[in-house]
Amino acid sequence: MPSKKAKAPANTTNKKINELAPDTENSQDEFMSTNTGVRINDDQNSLKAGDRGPTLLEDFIFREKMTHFDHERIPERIVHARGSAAHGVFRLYEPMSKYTKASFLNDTKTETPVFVRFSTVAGSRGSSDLARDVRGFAVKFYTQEGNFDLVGNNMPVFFIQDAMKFPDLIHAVKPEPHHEIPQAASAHDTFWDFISLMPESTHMIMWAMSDRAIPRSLRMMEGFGVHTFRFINDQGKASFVKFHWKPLLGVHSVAWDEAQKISGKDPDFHRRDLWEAIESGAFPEWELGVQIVAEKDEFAFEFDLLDPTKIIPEEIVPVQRIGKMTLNRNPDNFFAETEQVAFHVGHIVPGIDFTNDPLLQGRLFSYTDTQLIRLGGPNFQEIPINRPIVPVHNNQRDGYMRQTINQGRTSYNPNSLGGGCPFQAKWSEGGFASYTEKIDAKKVRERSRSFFDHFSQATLFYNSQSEPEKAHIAKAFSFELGKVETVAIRQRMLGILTQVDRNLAAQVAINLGLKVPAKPEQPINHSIPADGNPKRFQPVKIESTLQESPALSMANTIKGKIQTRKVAILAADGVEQEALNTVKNALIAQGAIPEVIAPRLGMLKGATKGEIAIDKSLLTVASVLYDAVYVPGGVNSVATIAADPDAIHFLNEAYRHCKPIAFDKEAQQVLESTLFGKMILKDPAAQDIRQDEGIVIEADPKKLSGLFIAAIGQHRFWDRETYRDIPA
Ligand code: HDE
Repeated sequence: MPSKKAKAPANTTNKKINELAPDTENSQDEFMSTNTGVRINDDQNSLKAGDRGPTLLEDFIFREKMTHFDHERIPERIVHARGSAAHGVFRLYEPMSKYTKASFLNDTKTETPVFVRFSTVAGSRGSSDLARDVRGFAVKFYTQEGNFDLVGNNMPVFFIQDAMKFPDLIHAVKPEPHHEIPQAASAHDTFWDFISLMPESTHMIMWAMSDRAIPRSLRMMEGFGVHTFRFINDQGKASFVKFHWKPLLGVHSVAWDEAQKISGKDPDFHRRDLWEAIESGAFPEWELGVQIVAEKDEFAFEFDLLDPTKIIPEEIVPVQRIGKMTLNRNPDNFFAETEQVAFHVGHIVPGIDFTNDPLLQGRLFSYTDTQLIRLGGPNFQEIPINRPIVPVHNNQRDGYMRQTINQGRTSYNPNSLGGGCPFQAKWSEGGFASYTEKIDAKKVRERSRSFFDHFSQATLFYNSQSEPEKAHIAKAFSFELGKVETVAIRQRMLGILTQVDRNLAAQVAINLGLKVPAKPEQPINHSIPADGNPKRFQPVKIESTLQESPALSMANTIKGKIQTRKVAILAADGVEQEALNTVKNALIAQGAIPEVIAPRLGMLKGATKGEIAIDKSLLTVASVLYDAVYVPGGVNSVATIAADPDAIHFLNEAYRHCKPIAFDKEAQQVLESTLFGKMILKDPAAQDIRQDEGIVIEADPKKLSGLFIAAIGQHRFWDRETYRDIPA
């Protein structure tokens, strides 16, 4: 029986109704009530005319409950519908006053609260986390000067240069309209039809076909603001700025075969990973990076700073790391926070401003517009997750679901009846003032000629990849185009790929059973110039002076950290528990998460004495959900594992996906039962290459732990793919 809390004060004289309202957020220890606060005495039965009679319309309790339920869903986001979010803080390293007056980028003492939502783009709200897709990386900073939203992606460029094309891009990638297939996938005709006709998407499509599109974890992705923004200092001096997020765990991905299997085994893989990491106290961290370009250098590059299909290579303008974001709290309620959060690229604070990037300019319209339909009206900023931490005063009034009870008779400015309140703030008082950019131009529906090189940075990206990454890109194109049914579209894409790299095009062509076109596809320009002269719009290919940008390859990311890596320990009754515990404890000491996996749940008998708790059974997990596998010794355990087809499949699959695998010397029988074991043991050179392949075989558990931990720190042994092709 709950304690009867009398929350409303007994003496209500002179209290305003909103001051009397008790806290309704915490439903523990309280009686159940209707939404008008009436206590409910039976929530099991509707009101009927007799216990076998019809339900009565007068049952206001039933009607209220059912009506609320019937209206529980709101429209999902048209893009980025599938998302997961967390709360955290941002702390600045060094004041950035030279460049910006934004207070949260000047004050190193204040922790700025943040709310971050990660997402996929194409799929519906219930789609799998592991789709090949761009990931949204949207950060809301609740600063002392209002909210600043950095609404970015995990790739630094975008498919299109002008917002006018966004609805077309999204229509092309979403499930095809006649049969709503395929869900959360770009591997279909309409997407590639559009892409093959839009050469400006070539750079972005290289990123989308790379392993960046299948991250190991949301905690192991970079983030990018994409557009060039402006910083403004308190003197009003402007610089250009690009924003980056650098994950402290490094940038890591899974294999494509693995991604597809995870989508079946655990479609919530990324959401669960983020949630569990935060719950366990392994808080995800990113450093905020900025690339700053002096205003005078606007035209100093081979590309246009306003073109969102271009990066500024880090080798040309280094990324300065200016602060750290830590995600340290999971949301209390998915709908109230993750679903209702409303990001907007136009939520900026004094000291930050826009540029004329035509994609950014269009976004400035779209985000508020979309919230109006999604959240049902103009008061969405009053939803708790969207409220700034500073007070809001203005003359906006009314509308659906208004929460604020404004007082007084004036809701206009200027006024004298309200004492002139609220006042406008000068720049020196923290008032936002737009950058006074000089614009002297003709009104045109055109694109700048400086936007017409679509291929040189696509080539730069490809040239900067390691060999395994290049191979994955070729496979990704082969997969996606292999699913395209219209041969002409495949052929056209090959034409585009020849513009990037002939070798890449040749590899994909073999898989598609097509020939590489002798002449590279010429970019098509779909614009009709106002003066009728299409020559003015002919695309140009610039030879990039930079041949490679090592920062673009995930092979050069941070290695050696094994925190939060999930390690499967395959064991059965009779396992050598001392060895198991030594390795398990060594992994835990490094922050990894070992789990004992056995053919069934319950307790395992140790080889000598004692019991070991089983974490998961082979029935409910798969190797694609783990980063590494260890097989301890113990004669009976080894015999059971060697004879269990699920366990052997587990190992073969882990090998196929290039994961570190460690065997106790006593577990040789298990190794021999695997496909790769048979091949390795036959190979005279195996002794030498085993280590390069991330296979550890060792009798001493302490030594094994050291070698295994070092191997897990490498993440994956992608080169293994070139040695042996193991089916799984
Ligand atoms: Fe978005 N985008 N976008 N976008 N976008 C939305 O806003 C849009 C673009 C991004 O977790 C929508 O609230 C247009 C680039 C993220 O809630 C919508 C254009 C980048 C999220 C919208 C772009 C993004 C969105 C849908 C081309 C990376 C999820 C729901 C001009 C820099 C935010 C919503 C969240 C969401 C429009 C292009 C990132 C419809 C018109 C480029 C991370 O307003």
